[in-house]
Amino acid sequence: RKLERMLRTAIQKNQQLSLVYQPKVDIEGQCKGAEALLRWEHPNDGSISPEEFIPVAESSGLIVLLGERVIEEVCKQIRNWLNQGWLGECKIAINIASQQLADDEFKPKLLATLNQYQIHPNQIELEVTESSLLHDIQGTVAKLKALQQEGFTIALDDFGTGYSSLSYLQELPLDVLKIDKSFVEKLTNQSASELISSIIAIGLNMDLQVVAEGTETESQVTALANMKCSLFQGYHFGRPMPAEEFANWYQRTN
Ligand code: G
Ligand code: G
Ligand code: NA
Ligand code: MN
Repeated sequence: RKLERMLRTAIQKNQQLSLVYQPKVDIEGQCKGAEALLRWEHPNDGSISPEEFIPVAESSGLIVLLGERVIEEVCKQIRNWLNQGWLGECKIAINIASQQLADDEFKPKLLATLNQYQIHPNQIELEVTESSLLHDIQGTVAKLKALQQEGFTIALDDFGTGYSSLSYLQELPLDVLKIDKSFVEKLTNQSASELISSIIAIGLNMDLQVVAEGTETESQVTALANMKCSLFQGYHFGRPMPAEEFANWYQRTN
């Protein structure tokens, strides 16, 4: 597979791949965190979307190495920003694929990298998707609990698009529920609005922070805020930005 070969090269040479940071803000527009998202700029093929290469990374197993690079880069960046004297309460969220979580070396390696950069787990949020919980629910629950006990914040990403039944949602050690942007997109639709409102209520009843992804307009924010959603991520507040641009955005808005 051509894409797999290209990705392997990019990872090995440690080039072409970079991270952008998208703010998560409260209703006042205050930054409460940011999600780190991979970008791939190929010299010949131009930018390749993560929606295209993450599945390839997963099916080829490259995701484990790629994931380690992402964690290392985020830690390096956090250390940098802490040294500059800001970031503070702002957590950086990292997407964790199921294969990473399933790896017994995941937690020790993660802690070793944090230790290397002198970063506390409370600075980091781990985003897992519902599909990553599908295979071995009990095992995943145990692993997430151990990570939460270390001080990491655990977020369930793309909520509503997977297969989660409400019965096991309750068993998961979660701190944050991220409502998938496909729901937010449909907010103008009456029945979709009622569904989103119910999803937010479920999250709040479970004492979770609820984040709405893909908020692009003021009217979406208003509607979501009326449903008691407290955190927002989307183009209306800020696009995913390279590290330096995110730092500038933060200084301007906070
Ligand atoms: O930023 P964008 O919308 O293009 O991202 C598309 C998808 O790629 C999202 O589902 C996102 O979770 C995933 N993704 C982006 N960066 C990473 C990463 O570092 N690790 C993993 N596992 N997924 C990522
Ligand atoms: O990991 P996850 O699938 O949640 O990644 C979120 C994806 O949504 C990223 O690819 C990011 O670039 C994208 N995104 C972030 N904000 C918006 C938005 O306001 N509108 C749309 N359409 N996509 C967004
Ligand atoms: Na995510
Ligand atoms: Mn999502």
